[in-house]
Amino acid sequence: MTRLLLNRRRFLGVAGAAVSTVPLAGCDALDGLLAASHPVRGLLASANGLTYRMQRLLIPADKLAPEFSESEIRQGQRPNGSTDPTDPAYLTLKDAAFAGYRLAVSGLVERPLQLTLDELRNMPSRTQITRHDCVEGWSCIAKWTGVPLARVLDEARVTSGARYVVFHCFDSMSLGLAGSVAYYESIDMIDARHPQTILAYGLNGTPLPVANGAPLRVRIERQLGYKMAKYIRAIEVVADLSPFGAGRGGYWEDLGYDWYAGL
Ligand SMILES: Nc1nc2c(c(=O)[nH]1)N[C@H]1C(S)=C(S)[C@@H](COP(=O)(O)O)O[C@H]1N2
Ligand SMILES: [Mo]
Repeated sequence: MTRLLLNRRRFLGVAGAAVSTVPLAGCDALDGLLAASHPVRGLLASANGLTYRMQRLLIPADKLAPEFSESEIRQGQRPNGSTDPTDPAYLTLKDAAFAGYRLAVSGLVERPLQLTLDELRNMPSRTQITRHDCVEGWSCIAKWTGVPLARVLDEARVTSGARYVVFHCFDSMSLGLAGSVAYYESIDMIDARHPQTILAYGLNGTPLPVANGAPLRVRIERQLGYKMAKYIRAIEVVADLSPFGAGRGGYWEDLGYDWYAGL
């Protein structure tokens, strides 16, 4: 408790110095800071490296992203990025309606898993209506159904030293003359165990369409769209992100986006 208070004070000092026009004094201001609409949140979001530590320090691990009602779903989830992968392994599975699909769970776990879609669907599920925000400047409200990632991690029994979950995808992205690389993403264990982080197989009451990542994609509701890997082939629990891609934790991160895209 004492430590948390000290950390909060330290944060107040930093934020106050950086954002002199926003008056910050005492805990009321801090509570206001936690509101998604608070101007300081946007400023912090642009402060890159600081953002991750500040948000992890200040925002309770289980703080939920806003959820909406059915009537607020105005349109289908707009497909973006890869929408129809042509990678051979994916096409083979797709042609058989994903009957042969197995989600591989490996890395720092006691029990590596190979889960069928039925096995995933038979695990406890969560349905949530949330807003997807893409950095390209659009948002969509949609209803997602899936198994909490925490349940899958518990099933696999994560071992000590685990710091990140890496999502390996089927779709490869062109790098022009440099060839192509498979889409991948990663999150820390706090986001991995967040109650709204689900491996989704359902969208707006129907099986997840190919355009939106069939048969399985992740929803990480306090993050931007590019973190939410579609076409998930495998999940790897790791202590270090440097062995993957260019070592920055994701396809877009390797091209310069922030790894921590917290909202
Ligand atoms: N495998 C994979 N996952 C991906 C992408 C992609 O191209 N490939 N695009 C990302 C981006 S930028 C966004 S905005 C969302 C789009 O999800 P949607 O097609 O369901 O709207 O998926 C993210 N996950
Ligand atoms: Mo996006």
